Amino acid sequence: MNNKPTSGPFEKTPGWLDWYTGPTKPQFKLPPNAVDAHCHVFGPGAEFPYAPERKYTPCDASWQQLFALRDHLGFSKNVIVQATCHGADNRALVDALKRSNGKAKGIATVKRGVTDQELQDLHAAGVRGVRFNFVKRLVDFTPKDELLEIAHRIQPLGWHVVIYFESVDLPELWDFFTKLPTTVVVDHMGRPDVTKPIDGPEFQLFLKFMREHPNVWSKVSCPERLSVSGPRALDGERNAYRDVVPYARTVVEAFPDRVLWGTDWPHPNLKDHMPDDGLLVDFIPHIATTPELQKKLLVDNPNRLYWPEESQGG
Ligand code: 0GY
Repeated sequence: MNNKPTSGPFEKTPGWLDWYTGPTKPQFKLPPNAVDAHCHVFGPGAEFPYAPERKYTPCDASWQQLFALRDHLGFSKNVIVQATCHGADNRALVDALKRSNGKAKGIATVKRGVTDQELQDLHAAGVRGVRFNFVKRLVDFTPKDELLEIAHRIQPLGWHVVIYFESVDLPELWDFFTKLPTTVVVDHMGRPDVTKPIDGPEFQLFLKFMREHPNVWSKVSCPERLSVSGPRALDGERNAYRDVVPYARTVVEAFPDRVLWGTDWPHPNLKDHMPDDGLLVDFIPHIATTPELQKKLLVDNPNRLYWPEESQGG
């Protein structure tokens, strides 16, 4: 479907796995108006250079390739999340949003010095939130007072904050997260360690975090990142990443109105395999097991958060 990925003038991080160019058609038919609520664009590096402070250099993943995947899988829209390899330079993201004909919204990265005009311009392009990243292999430390200041700056725009962290770090981050004045969207369920018991303290703390804070949402995404059992199903069925199912299903069933799903294409920093995005879509009915839950996860929730102007309050 797509040409082989390159990296423009940049040299990819050694061992980098390129996104998969031949995804299968999912067997699961997505409902109309479904949103891929977590994906990225990378470069192209020749046009939108990767940031000097980046921790990895990916292969390019352009807006054309992303939108081709959207159509191939059967999604209607995308939420494009600024990736750390572009730092706080949101040009590639903004370019993709502008080329989407209103079918993509964005999550940006901004620094303390961002001006009101820059925020307005991002808003006009379709940005609806900022991402705070606490995964140490991806970013350098930013002081919490700076992040809190940014959260208060973006609140009047109706934006929200996306947070990315590892489950072991939740206790230490709890006080900061609960001070955030906006809707807060957690990436990938706070990255549970699926080799630990689901009723153990780490995952239970995450559920408590959501239960006690109605402004907290979660993406039930990235089984390919969290799984230890991997993509291969023992019985030959298209039910890969089965060790992640109980975690994601628990979150979907406990908080059906505050969950989102995304492919995470082009899947940065995977080490052992690159997922077939068609197979990832076939993961969805294992975690959202009824048409009602599927519609909330894929249609109602993301449209309410990112396209409220189109939403009927659903
Ligand atoms: C993800 C996960 C990762 C990377 C980034 O912005 C990024 O660089 O989000 C990761 O390496 O775990 O959600 O794409």
